[in-house]
Amino acid sequence: MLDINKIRKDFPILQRKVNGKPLVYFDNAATSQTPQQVIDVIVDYYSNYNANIHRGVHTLSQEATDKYEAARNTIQKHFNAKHSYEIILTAGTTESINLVASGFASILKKEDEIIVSALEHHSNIVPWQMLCEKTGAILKVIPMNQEGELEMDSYTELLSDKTKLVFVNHISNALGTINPIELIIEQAHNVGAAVLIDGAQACPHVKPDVQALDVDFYVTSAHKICGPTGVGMLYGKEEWLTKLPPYQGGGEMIDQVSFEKTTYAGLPHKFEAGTPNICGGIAFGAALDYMNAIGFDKIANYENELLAYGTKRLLEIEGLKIYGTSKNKTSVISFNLQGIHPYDVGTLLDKMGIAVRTGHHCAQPIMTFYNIPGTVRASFAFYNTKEEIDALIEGVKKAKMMLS
Ligand code: C6P
Repeated sequence: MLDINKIRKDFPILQRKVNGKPLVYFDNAATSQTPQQVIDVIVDYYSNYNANIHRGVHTLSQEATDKYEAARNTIQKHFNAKHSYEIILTAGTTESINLVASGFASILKKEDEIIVSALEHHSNIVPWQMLCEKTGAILKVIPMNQEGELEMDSYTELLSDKTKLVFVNHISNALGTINPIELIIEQAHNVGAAVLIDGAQACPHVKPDVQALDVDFYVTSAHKICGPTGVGMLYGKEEWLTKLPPYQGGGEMIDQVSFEKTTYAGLPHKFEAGTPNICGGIAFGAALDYMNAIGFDKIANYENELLAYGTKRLLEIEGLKIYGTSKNKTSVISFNLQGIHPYDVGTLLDKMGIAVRTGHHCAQPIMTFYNIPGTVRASFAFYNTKEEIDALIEGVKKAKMMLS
């Protein structure tokens, strides 16, 4: 059992009021809140050892370098990567995907096929479309069904020896569906294709084991996992990271530079040009330590309870429809009230101190599939409570009354 009252005390922001009401923060899929333990690490960095890394002989630089590399080791252990140099620290999921997509420009040939799913965030669609424009490769799409699940038979049919890469999310940000990534990876490997998993929405809820998954690339953002914004990671198998060319040129990523020829640094530095988000990287490690101290099994069990309770209570409201009804889903509930625009519901909920996301959630193809402009999305974290869900239910009922 989680001690929710104790956990909530770790998050100073949960004490604040919004529009005169206690904050109910249900926009965790957009970004999670930050515990004091992680805030302290950020303050400590800027107060005591702010310096550039890998460059200086002075004490501050060495301290910052040690902590940054220790954070990389924490991330490696968390995801069970074989080597710490398989963890590339990036600005987040979006940059990680762009890094891989840009690298594949030198690998793909005209008429090669790459496969995406209908459930993706724009971050896992647009970089690949740009790659297809550059290379002449063809983008194929795994369709979805009304429940918001992938049509796995169609996936099997799409795979062939032309398939070079498959990229899907672990969990859908708009609907909460947990995709069968083990099967997706296995079937892709059977035809010799590599797989990238977008774990932005999975990492707050589960602890992925990249070796057990045998995945080629796994990407995520720290800010979904109680860490700061502007930092994230790309896990890549050593063989792939060695094969891909550097993403950006600059300081840190070189071995020798002359005007005739430049040689590149080894992993992970080959992909980390310029001064990185040093404090962010260190805080990313601290955020994983914080979550692991609570325990991902406990987190998942509790969030499943919140999901079941929230789903049941929301469905008591007449005219409310939930999008994304897979049995295999996480604590994200996307819904609409019949005849009412999601934006209006979100605006009224904010007046009551309740933060939800409204709109297409950067997943327009899903909204097109359901023929809706968007949804209201309530996404729960381990520091939320059933009492807060009750406040949401009252808020939605009030909004319905005012807008009908
Ligand atoms: N989804 C949401 O409200 P960045 O912005 O790089 O940290 O993450 C992008 C991203 C990629 N994939 C998935 C599955 C995501 O959910 C997100 C971010 C947020 O749903 C903000 S748009």
